Amino acid sequence: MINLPDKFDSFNEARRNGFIKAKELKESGKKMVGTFCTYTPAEIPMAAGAVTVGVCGVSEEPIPDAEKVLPRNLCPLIKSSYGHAITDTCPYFYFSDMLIGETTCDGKKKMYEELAKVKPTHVMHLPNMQRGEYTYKLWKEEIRVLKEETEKLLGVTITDEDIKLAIKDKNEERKLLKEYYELAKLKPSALTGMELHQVLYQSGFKFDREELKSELRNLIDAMKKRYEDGNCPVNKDKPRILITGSPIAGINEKIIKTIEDSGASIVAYELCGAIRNNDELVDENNEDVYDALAKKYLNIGCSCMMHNDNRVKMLDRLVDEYEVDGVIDVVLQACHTFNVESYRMKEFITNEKHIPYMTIETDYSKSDTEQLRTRFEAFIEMI
Ligand code: BJ8
Repeated sequence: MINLPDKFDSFNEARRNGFIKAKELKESGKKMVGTFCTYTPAEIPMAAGAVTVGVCGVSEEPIPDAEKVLPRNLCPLIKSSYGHAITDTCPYFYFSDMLIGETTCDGKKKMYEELAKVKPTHVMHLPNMQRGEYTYKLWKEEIRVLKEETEKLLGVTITDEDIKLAIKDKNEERKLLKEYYELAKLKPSALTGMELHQVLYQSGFKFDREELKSELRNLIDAMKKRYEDGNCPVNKDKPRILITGSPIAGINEKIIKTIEDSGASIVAYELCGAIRNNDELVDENNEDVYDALAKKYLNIGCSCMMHNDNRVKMLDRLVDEYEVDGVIDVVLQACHTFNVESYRMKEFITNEKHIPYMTIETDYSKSDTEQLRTRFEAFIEMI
């Protein structure tokens, strides 16, 4: 589909290969843990020797089945995730030995109550307010509880040493992903928006840790070489766009392709699965592994957090570092927290950063693609 070195395939291929791999992994005796959110400290299931896999739904197909149980006016990501679970159409969900969720938005946490009826599900109590020491202590304790629950559900023992090794391993992956997405800081960006998004997304479906890291290394080197050879596909005159908001894996074509077809270059994703969870490392020198994990994960700037200053700080820095010309805030329908927070983001971007900003609200269907195209074209023309 796009010109990437052969190891990173198109979305469909990546998923198909992932399904086969997941089955093989299970047959080899490996445990699999399904996760829904960037707040999940993946280092805990990794320390248990399990592979982690994102099980957030990205397709609209299972939504009608989900709506037999869940209300229609709910976020498509929640309905899709639940729909896949009850229709056995997501092998990652199917093969998971346990699921980890968090008390993030209301829709997700209530959906987990239904989900727990079909699969062992541990829900972490994520504090929804940034209140310094109180918030930190609660979250640190929740990470300890997660460790105990994981031990119980997977029948293993997790030591601090296991967690340290997992922290190191996960940090190595984050450093590589960061090196990759920072290629978009170049002018013009060394990557198209789809190349940027596709690799960040696909890395979550590669279960062999060493293979993943070596493929990322090769990919970064290949992209650098392509740039140096003058074969970069991005035109230097294109306006540079940053995408922020709800997760877009279920609408990547509609958003990324349509924006870039409209004449812009997407250079940064202030999103989960992208910069939001990979930018900050876990402190490897901290002997208290729970302290190190609690501090890193609490800094994630999600709109489910009250007084989400971390998102503003991140946007502030990214707009400067990536020399962004305009910000597009993508809100999934019925995602109230991101929707409400749009006002604060708009004020910040327009008044403090002095660049254009737009919000769009959409769901997993393709029916609004042309409408969005018209709005993106108008926005890009205005920059
Ligand atoms: S840290 S963004 S992964 S909660 S889009 S289900 S918020 S109604 S996915 Fe998320 Fe964790 Fe936050 Fe990231 Fe609810 Fe909004 Fe739907 Fe969402």
